[in-house]
Amino acid sequence: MRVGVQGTLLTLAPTGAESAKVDVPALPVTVDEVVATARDCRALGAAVLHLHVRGTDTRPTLDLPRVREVVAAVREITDLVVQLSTGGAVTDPAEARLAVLDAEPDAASLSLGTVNFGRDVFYNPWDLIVELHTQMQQRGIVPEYEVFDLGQLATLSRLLDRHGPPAGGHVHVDLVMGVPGGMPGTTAALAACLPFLPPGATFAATGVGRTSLPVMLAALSAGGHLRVGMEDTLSYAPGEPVRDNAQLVARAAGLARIAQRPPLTPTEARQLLGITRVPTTAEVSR
Ligand code: KMH
Ligand code: ZN
Repeated sequence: MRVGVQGTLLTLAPTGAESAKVDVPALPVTVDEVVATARDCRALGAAVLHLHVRGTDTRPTLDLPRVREVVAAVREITDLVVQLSTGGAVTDPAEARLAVLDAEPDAASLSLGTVNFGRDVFYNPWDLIVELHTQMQQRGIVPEYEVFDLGQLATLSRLLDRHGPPAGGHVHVDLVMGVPGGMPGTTAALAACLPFLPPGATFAATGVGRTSLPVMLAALSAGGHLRVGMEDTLSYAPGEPVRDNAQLVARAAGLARIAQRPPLTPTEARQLLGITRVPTTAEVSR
């Protein structure tokens, strides 16, 4: 764990690109819904917002004016770290995924390898990984390295060896577990990843679907951080649909407190992740 930061970094992934609003009415997709979710979850302990944007038709979009609109609206009402997804949807082309960086987020996700994604394929070839990494370095955008399988941690080491440390200098990894095609969401799989983290790196873990709770408990027990939200989990318990994102953040924050590592504030999260962009007055006063 990074010296001086003792709490749990709680990242909220409220929307994702996989679920349809018509199937999941509680999914935040409008600007107002995303802002209200961000505000409520910030109050409950979220410090980072992992953001996939939806268009006015509720479908996933990387349309830059729309992405900018949502980022500005979130910054207007909260001081959350805004981490844009560069993963997008499995159908998004590389150029559009790179162009998301033009919206000037504090941070962005960077997936470290191609992985089967259910019946789809999530493409992350080496050249795209390098391009995202170097563009984020040049723009001062702090990456969160998304790891879907253990071998992708070897890719991370190769990336850092060949292209240098990320913007901000600190390496933070999110182990995305339980994707059908990636590593399973188990304590054993999480423990197997830990020796392969770069020296000094921090990690969070995300358990997709029914692996959410076991992955959260395993991550906390190993000194890791947490990502939760309706991007990854739509059932709160067997047979019980998630009511909203706040329900998932409240549970994660409660477990973090039980682990005696309470949720970090966005300011503490910025310190942990090496984010130097200064929030606007509007963001700070919320
Ligand atoms: N929507 C997935 C295909 C990311 O945000 O960087 C990829 C994803 C990862 O969600
Ligand atoms: Zn995502």
